[in-house]
This record gives sequence, C-alpha cells and structure tokens, in this order.
Amino acid sequence: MKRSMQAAGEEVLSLLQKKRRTFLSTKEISEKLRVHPYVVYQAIKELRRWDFEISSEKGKGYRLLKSPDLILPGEVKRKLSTKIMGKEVLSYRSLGSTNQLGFRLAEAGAREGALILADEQTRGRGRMGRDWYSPPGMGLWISLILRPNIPPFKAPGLSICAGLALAQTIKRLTRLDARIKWPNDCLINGLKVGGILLELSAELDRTNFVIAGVGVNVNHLPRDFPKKLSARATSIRIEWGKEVSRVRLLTSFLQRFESLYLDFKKKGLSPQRQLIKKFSFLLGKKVAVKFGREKIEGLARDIDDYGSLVIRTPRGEKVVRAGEVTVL
Ligand code: BT5
Repeated sequence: MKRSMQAAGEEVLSLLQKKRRTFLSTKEISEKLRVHPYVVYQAIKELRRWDFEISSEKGKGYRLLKSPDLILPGEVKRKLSTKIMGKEVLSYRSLGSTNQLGFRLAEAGAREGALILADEQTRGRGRMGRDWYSPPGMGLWISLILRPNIPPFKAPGLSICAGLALAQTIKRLTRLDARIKWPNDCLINGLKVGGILLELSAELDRTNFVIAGVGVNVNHLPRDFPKKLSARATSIRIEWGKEVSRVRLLTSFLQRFESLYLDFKKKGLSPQRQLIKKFSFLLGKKVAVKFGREKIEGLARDIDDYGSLVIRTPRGEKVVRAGEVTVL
C-alpha cells in the first residue's frame, strides 16, 4: 500500500523551508525536533519521494532546493477550524481512487470526517463506472468518510449539500457564478468544473457509511484537458484567469460542507431549499432526464426535501431520484 505523508516529513520540511539559504545537519534537525537521527533520515527520504528537491553535502547537511505544489496534511489541519471534517488527513502523491481507498478505510472502522486526498488519481471514477480525469498538480481530488445516521433514501441529499458547498465556496473565493447541476455536477458558465460521487454502504433502513468524493478542476489550463473533455469541462483558473490556492479552496470547502452536513443530519435539506434553488443551474429550464430506460421531458421546477428533481410534464409532475439531465 502506498504511504500517506507522515508528520515527521512535514516537520523536517518546515525547518528546511525556514533555512533555505543554509544547510541543516541531521544533528541540528534531530535536536530541534527532538527525534532520533534515523527519523530525520527517513523523513528526508520520504520528502524526496514526494519530489521535493533536497541537496545533501557531506559534513554540511541538507538544503531544500525546490518544492512541488502539494497539499500537505499539516497545512490543511492548521488552516481548518472544523469539528469533524479533516481532523484526520491522509494525503497521497498518487492513488487509484480516493473513493476506493476511503471505502476500504471506512470498512476497517476509520472515523467520521477522515479525509483522503490525492495529488493525482490513476483510476479516478465518476458515476456508473465512468472515468474521472485527475492529473497531478492541478486539481482537488478528495474523499470524506461520513457516518450519518440516516436511512439510505435520504443520502442523495448529501450530494446536493456537497455540490452546494462547492458552488458557494467557488463563488465566495472568486465571485464567479458557480452553479449546481442536479444531481452531482458543479458548473461555471455552463461547463463542468467539479463532480460529486457518493458511494454508500447501507442496509435497507440504515446507512453504515457514505464516501463523499469530490473532484474539482482547479488550476488546469485549456491544454491540460484531453480533447474529449475540452468542450464540456473547465477549471476555476480558466474561468477566473488566476491561479487558485488548492489548500485555501479545500479548507473553505470543508468548512462550508461541514456546516451544511451538520444541518442536514438534523433537519434534512429543507432549511437549504432556497439556497439550493438560487444556485441551481437547471431550475426553470426545459430538460430531458434519462433514468434507466426511461426518458422524460419537461420543465425543471424544483428540488424536493429528498434531493429529487421535480419536473413538470404535460402529464403532470414527475419526481426523479437519479438520472442524467440534458438542457433542451
Ligand atoms: C462525476 O461523475 O461527476 C463524479 C466525479 C467524482 C470525482 C471524485 S475525485 C475524488 C473522488 N475519487 C474518485 O475516484 N472519484 C471522486 P459523472 O457525473 O459520472 O461524470 C463523469 C463524466 O464527466 C465522464 O464520463 C466525463 O465525460 C466527464 N469528466 C471526466 N473527468 C472530468 C473532469 N476532470 N472534469 C470535467 N468533466 C470530467
């Protein structure tokens, strides 16, 4: 199994960052951090594995030459003031899928709020076996382990909460008109900037845990998208014209998502209905929804307390719990 960044690695890194012009010896580092020299040696090895360029000279010690732009757990924790989300952070250079690892960790008993993040996913997944393109260095690819005490039929509401938190966070940081497209997309100017993937372990009337996967294209340039995505996908940077700090985006998102989540657990979606409507991309538009073999067309009228889409059709109102929507 690949290893998450360890605390000692980050502590050594912060010392090296402070003394960029001079060398720091193993002895100095180990004395400052009150750890065994072997721990320092291991930490340096780990940092190099994460592509930090560190030079070493005999008799002088180590010096940091170059840092990759990474989201490190310590930095995330320092900037967070949440109660549950991100209290434990597992950060990986490269993973298959954060949702897949999240599911395994949740099955093994990981606590609520644990956050798994990867700089790159090699098998990022979307809904129904689709792929999620997750290159290194430019996105936010995260999963949260949640243990809400709700019946499974209420879980889709969580996807709406995550989407709303994301759209609000993007709007707050950039003033861009970010929207949620039911059921799980986040759009800017009609293009997909993020997606939510909820995966559940549940029995008929009880949810064991939910893995809330969130993918956001943050600092991609147009050339960073493969051809098949370029007409439908965008990044915050493309729309805003400026780079965005991924750590800042992440911590603001977690802060907002946690507050919506705690509310949702107590009162469901109803307190957020007005906000959801305000941020909705679909409401008021003519849409076609495909679910299974069925397809219906009509006016997207509402999102109900369970996170279902309400559509007005010539044959009356239909409530759709899941599906693919196209704007007509
Ligand atoms: C989604 O699925 O939109 C959910 C995406 C969730 C990704 C996160 S990343 C962290 C966590 N770990 C995972 O393994 N997954 C979650 P869906 O609605 O099925 O959309 C998938 C479709 O979006 C694909 O078939 C492509 O057409 C398109 N797509 C793929 N990658 C994209 C990207 N980076 N940006 C925009 N669109 C993309």
